[in-house]
Amino acid sequence: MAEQVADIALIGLAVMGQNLILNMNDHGWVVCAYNRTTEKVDKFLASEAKDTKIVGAHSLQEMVAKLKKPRRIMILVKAGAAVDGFIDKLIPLLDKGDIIIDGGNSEYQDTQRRCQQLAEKGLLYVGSGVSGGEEGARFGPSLMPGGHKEAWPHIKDIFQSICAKSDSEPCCDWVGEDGAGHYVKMVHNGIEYGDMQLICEAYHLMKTGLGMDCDEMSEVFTKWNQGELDSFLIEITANILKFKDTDGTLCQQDCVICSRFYAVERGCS
Ligand code: 2AM
Repeated sequence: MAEQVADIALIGLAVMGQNLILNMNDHGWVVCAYNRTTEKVDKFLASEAKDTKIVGAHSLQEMVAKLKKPRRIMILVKAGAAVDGFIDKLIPLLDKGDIIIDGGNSEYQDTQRRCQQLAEKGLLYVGSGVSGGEEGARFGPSLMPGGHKEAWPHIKDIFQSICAKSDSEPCCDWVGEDGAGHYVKMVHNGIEYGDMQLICEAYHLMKTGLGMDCDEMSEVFTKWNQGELDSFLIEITANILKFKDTDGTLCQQDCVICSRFYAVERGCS
């Protein structure tokens, strides 16, 4: 029988999953990494996870055997059928009181249904919103866990160690029962997209209505960021508008502000 070395397992080695694992490792947790396509486990262990305490598994059985009890398993895969697929495969491998956490972008009604399904099996289920993108996952996401509250004491230390901090307060607390975590994430996204729409409209008015260039618009957003609009989105909009292409020219794409967000992160194309 494999040694129970891992504090938590994480299923799904896309960028978000890999970065959350590396973040957990930085905070002293031993994570067991698993992915449907197991070549990605080997690739991850040989590259980003090299010389860390991260361990890997090539089957769910091997993964479960490596976990301390109660087992904590976080799933970060494509929302929908893939989540149900893993839950169905995990159920027969787990013991009562073990915890499954879905950190993907599931619809909250799916999380409600899964809470009920797992309660009937004596397993604990948590649906957690994760916000902050790839960078957040790596260095401090905002986490919004909800579901079976009995799970919270078992995951609190991990979640609150890896999350972002605001004035040293963790950006993570228990948000409620059932699908509350994913519901809060949905509301959070609604506010964020509403905010982005307002920024896009301000950009559009300045550009086409007032004929301002990117540097002038950047100055306006910089000023706005010093007043009551002070926020992450206003700040990055100012930076995006200041951004110069690697060949020294301004990004001239007639794009909405969102693709300019990508331009800063990925280099303007
Ligand atoms: P993969 O690497 O084997 O494709 C993001 O796509 C993550 O979700 C990846 O880890 C991917 O695994 C996983 N994923 C997507 N669809 C899946 C499915 N139907 N079953 C299992 N994992 C899936």
